[in-house]
Amino acid sequence: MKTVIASALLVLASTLPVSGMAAGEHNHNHGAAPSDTKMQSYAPESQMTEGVVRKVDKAAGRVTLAHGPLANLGMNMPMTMAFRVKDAAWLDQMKDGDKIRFVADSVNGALTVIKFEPAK
Ligand SMILES: [Cu+2]
Repeated sequence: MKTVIASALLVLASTLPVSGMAAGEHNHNHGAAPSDTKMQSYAPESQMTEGVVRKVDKAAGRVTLAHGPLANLGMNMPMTMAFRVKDAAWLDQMKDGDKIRFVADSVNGALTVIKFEPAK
């Protein structure tokens, strides 16, 4: 699956911020792939995506969200899917029908909400 591969690459990039930045400073044009430039320009931490809570499964630590495009995960169309959450306490702040804003990323191969805030 393309999406899974892209997510894995993004995880590698986002979990190695120090080495990634060092490489960027000392290695500007040594054949950097276009995708590298693209990933760095995303700044996914600052891009909140809107979603609507469809189902909260506290036992499984997952929430099903109808969400807009998640460019950093290669999801270019709205869809509904289940995510893990970085902080299980967030599940107590979500209920069916809630509008939220969130950032998702692939953590250890699992799509995970890594940033969350209620939307009004
Ligand atoms: Cu999705």
